[in-house]
Amino acid sequence: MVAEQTATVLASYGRGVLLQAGGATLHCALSGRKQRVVCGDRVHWAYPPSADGPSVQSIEPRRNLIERIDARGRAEPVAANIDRLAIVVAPEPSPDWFLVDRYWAGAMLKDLDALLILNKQDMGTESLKSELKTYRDLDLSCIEVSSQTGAGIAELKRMLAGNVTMLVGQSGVGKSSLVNSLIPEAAALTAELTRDDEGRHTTTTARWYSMDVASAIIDAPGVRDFAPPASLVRAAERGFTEIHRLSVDCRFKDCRHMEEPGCAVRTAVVAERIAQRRYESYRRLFRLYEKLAP
Ligand SMILES: Nc1nc2c(ncn2[C@@H]2O[C@H](COP(=O)(O)OP(=O)(O)OP(=O)(O)O)[C@@H](O)[C@H]2O)c(=O)[nH]1
Ligand SMILES: [Mg+2]
Ligand SMILES: [Zn+2]
Repeated sequence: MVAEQTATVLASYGRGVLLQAGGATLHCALSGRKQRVVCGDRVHWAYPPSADGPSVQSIEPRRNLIERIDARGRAEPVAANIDRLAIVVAPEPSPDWFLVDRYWAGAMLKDLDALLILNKQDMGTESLKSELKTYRDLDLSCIEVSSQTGAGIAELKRMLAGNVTMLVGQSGVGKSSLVNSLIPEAAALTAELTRDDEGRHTTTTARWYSMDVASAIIDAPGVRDFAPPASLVRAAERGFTEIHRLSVDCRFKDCRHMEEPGCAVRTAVVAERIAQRRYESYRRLFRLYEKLAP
């Protein structure tokens, strides 16, 4: 008899995983080369009689799987069983709003909550106000915080309670710093998963941190680009709430809002009822999907 137990995957290293089993953490091997386990997975593990140590026996069905497209256009799994994507921006490095749009679109397409966190509020946020207003007007929740001064951290913690939230965004915006502010015990653990690259600490693997029994935060590596998987091409517009809302008024039912006549979306852009930059964001994502489609 092999005693099997369930656990949550805190991090996946390719060859093995770090599990949280009850109150303890343990390293566990994968049981086959094909087994693909990601941060947030619920797995069954055991000590098989023939093996050297514990190994993952099976993965429970996932509620969802967050993937990103790698340089070759393939979907790469990052984390599973998430409730919310928290997109982090900061005055420094200056925000890539197109990346923010793609993350938000990715969240909507997976039916996840989304939240925009403006970190490093201590550096001054004047330059970001107009873009923030664009998102607030579209009903995306936004919060301004500083992991350095602690401003807004208690409120952020309340917003994240009861859910599993994944922090995403550019490298250097302060995702790991936010985890450390929200969960002081995480500080020591963060160090082991970061690489000291020319004096900088940068996250290399998605890592799950429990806030309490019902809440967790996943710190993910910073990215330069992200796109929801290309299998969702047809649904690109669904990721843009204001475009999706207007599409019912387009002349053609299958309007792509690119060059079609009678397009209600393009009319709204000209009339400035849809932000030009958001529309450009949609077009870029659409073209990317066209390029990736076989
Ligand atoms: N001024 C200021 N600096 C901050 C704040 N939060 C983080 N930083 C700094 O920003 C830099 C990057 O922080 P990290 O937490 O490593 O950023 P990250 O998003 O995890 O970066 P990656 O792991 O590379 O994706 C560090 O030098 C932090 O000290 C803040 O609220 N204010
Ligand atoms: Mg980090
Ligand atoms: Zn249209």
